[in-house]
Amino acid sequence: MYKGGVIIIGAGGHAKVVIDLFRSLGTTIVGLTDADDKPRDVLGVPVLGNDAALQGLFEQGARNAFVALGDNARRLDMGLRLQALGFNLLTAVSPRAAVSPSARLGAGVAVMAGAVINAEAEVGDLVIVNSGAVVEHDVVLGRACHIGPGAVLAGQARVGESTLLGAGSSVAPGRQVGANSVIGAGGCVVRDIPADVVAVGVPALVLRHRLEVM
Ligand code: JB2
Repeated sequence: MYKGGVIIIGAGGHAKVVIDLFRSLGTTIVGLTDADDKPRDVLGVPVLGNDAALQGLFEQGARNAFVALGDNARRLDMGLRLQALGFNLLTAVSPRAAVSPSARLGAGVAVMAGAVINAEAEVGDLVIVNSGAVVEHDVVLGRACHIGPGAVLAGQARVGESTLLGAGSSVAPGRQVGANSVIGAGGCVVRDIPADVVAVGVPALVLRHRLEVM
């Protein structure tokens, strides 16, 4: 079971979607780890403990893991930690997604149902391309960014590491969004957006720096 199966990190909302995704691919799910290690099932999958259990699972032969934490910084940290422990980060592409053969996907990526990734797009490690999102040709997505449900990136757009594009947002052709930024749901990026900001609206304008206290 451990040999080909996957351990999923996280037992919240994102993990539920990831469980469905692995089931649609026929991948055995060994179990989940969660910061809350109370014994329970999520969609019939057992919580095996917290992340302290990972070393022991590796020693028992588990090799494949997937980080199902929606928080981008946490997902990146955990992905690096798993790789340091020796785990292989699986990439999971829904059978109902359309991914160009020339697109390049990193490790630990989730591509959900209805998503489209077109020619020569580059998708970094630990990225989420969520349900129905469109990543057009030659787009570059940095590590651990999250392209929210229904978001659209036109050709040659670029998104920096750990940035969140909210549900239904869009980025015009060739525009750039810096690292660690957030584009609010429905926001439309027609001018470049810097790193470390929250930008909202149509056109998307910077609302605040992410480190500012609200
Ligand atoms: O370091 C951790 C850790 N930090 C939080 N390790 C492990 N193994 N688990 C951790 N968690 C757990 O992640 C929390 O205890 C909680 O069970 C789970 C987060 O659940 P939540 O439902 O709050 O968020 P999510 O990350 O599963 O989903 C978010 O991101 C998705 C992409 C939500 O915003 C969803 O709506 C969104 N679709």
